[in-house]
Amino acid sequence: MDPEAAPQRLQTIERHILDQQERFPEATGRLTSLLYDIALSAKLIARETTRAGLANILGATTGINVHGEIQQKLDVYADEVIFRMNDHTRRVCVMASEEHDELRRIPDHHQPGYYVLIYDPLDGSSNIDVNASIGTIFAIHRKITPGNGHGTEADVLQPGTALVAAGYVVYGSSTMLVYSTGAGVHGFTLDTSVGEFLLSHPDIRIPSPGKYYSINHGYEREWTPGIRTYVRWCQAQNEPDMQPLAQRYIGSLVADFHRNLLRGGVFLYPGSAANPTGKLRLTYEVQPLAYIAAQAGGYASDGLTDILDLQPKSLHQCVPFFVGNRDLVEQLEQTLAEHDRDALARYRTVRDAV
Ligand code: P6P
Repeated sequence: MDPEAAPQRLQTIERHILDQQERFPEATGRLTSLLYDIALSAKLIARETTRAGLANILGATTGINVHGEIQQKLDVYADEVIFRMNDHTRRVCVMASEEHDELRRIPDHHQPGYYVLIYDPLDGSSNIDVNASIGTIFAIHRKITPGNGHGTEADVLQPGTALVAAGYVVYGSSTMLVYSTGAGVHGFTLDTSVGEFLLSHPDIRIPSPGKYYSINHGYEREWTPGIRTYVRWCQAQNEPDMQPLAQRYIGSLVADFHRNLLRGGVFLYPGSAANPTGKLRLTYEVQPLAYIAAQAGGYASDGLTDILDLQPKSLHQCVPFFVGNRDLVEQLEQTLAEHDRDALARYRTVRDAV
């Protein structure tokens, strides 16, 4: 390797975040430091995920989370790491986690800060024991309520258009952190030999045409006519001149999203007659990934509306989630409008109920 070239190629996430900060004259460094803290949390979580099978950290706890899901030991560990890394830094005024019903208050002996951190500490954790990829998802808002005190629910329940930054970590064959502060999407791969996230995927743009469609076919009998019609279109069942999309579904949101971001495609988690709002949570799963998708030239919808325009009503609110190449998601919206008029009306009523 040309020794002159080497230094330019090894850009750490710290360096990159600092460069990003310099693009925003009003940046004070607080967001930069908050992103550092998230990257450090990811390193600690990555260490445990790679040795989970050895460190007796596999398997379930006796705990049940707010969604009635059995908490995995690694869920609890990841949740605590993120909270403890950010509860004393004076950068965060309130946190919210998938693992907790209520907001996570900054301890009274620490000074609250300016940002709101919302996170899913370890999404897809049911895949831990089978060694499938899992992930952390995070979203960062500014505090919008007056004063320098603790953040409130109003600070957490903001639309995606207000996001300051968002990203995810995928713990797979390698550990990658992907983030955006509104100036494109950038991916970093953890070099465990030096313990640094190094820039590996600068300026990610979702490739077109998309290659994959991702949906759980196990629920096919619950699909609406519109979803059924769209999936058949993805398979080019009645389009002899169209290249079918390949079906890929890991059942781990971050892993499925990450593959489609890098290769192009569409991910679908629809609602059903029994559960019109689906299963994925708006504030800490759907909104941050929709932000990343948009920053990479893609688009995310709940079937009716741009996800980023949705005003969250509650912390654990679920919405149907369709995300990927803009043309593929807009095709889905048109198909649903044509075939699922009543189902969409029912969903809109539930979604928009105060
Ligand atoms: P299903 C994991 O439990 C998760 O929340 C997401 O990571 C994933 O996309 C989804 O559920 C998979 O759900 O119903 O297809 O098993």
